[in-house]
Amino acid sequence: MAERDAPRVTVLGLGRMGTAIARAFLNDGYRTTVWNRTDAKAGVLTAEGAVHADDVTAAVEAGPLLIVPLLDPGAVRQALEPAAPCLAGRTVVGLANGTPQQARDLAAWVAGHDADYLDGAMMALPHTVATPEAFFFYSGPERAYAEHRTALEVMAIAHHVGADPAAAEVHSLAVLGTGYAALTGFLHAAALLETFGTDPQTLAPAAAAWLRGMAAFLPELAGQAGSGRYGDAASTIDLNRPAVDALIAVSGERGVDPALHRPLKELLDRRSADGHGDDSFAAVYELLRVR
Ligand code: FVH
Repeated sequence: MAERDAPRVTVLGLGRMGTAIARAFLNDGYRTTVWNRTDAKAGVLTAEGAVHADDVTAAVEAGPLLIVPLLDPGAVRQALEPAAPCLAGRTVVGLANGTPQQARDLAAWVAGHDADYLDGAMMALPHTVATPEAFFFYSGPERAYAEHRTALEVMAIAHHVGADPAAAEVHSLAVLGTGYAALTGFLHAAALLETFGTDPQTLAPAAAAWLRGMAAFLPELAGQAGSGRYGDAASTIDLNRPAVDALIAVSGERGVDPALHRPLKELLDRRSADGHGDDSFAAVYELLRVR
């Protein structure tokens, strides 16, 4: 493709994620304009073909799509402020981790300058950008997402999760929460096994195999939680109660803090006491959801 016909993108922010993202666009043939608060970070990318903008206004004016992987939403706003009069008609894709409310505030500020705002949450690490491992959640106007989807897919698999700008951050927190619970469970298990003289390294393959099975079970769990039907289950509330009780008891005996598993014990006990012991494990959802 002749350079003048290449699609244009601007990447504002060349930290770890921004550098990987700008490189992904360059590798995909985009005319990529880059800007960073600290100029020196642009050097490596200009050597690879990026256009370095001297200031943020020039960077914004360089194209219709502004990808902004900065530290936090405050930094995004601070960086864009000097170029605010030039935002009209463009799409800003904010890729800083933040709260749902920060995403809404930023969206309102961008909309106030006649531009579209897509909030993005990056489920990726710098080295997984532009690989099949990476996926980003987006929220904001469907029209802006559809218009720029091809470019967004250069960075990672893209999922639009709603018009409310907060939705991407909420989805990101939900996925992170799922992972945190599993990883903390693993660390507790490793501490317990260590008291039996087992190196945590030896636990990892078995735990990984178990988690793969659990991951495959998630759609079924989701189906039960979504429908509220918890009958005919192979893994019931009452089947799992003794296992969680044993986990807590043995942890206590070995001096390993069992606090992590106590909330689950409480949920299982409540379900059982309410007459739901034969329901599927997923019935715990009924105690967690907002009615
Ligand atoms: N790195 C990771 O593994 C994770 C992966 C998942 C997503 N997170 C989030 O991604 C955002 C960016 O993270 P990052 O790792 O790229 O961050 P840094 O390498 O520290 O780069 C930060 C960039 O932000 C610039 N910056 C900071 N404050 C300001 C400001 N007030 N005005 C303008 N720019 C600002 C900073 O510029 P400089 O220090 O080089 O001048 C960098 O370009 C983040 O939300 C993660 O939570 C990363």
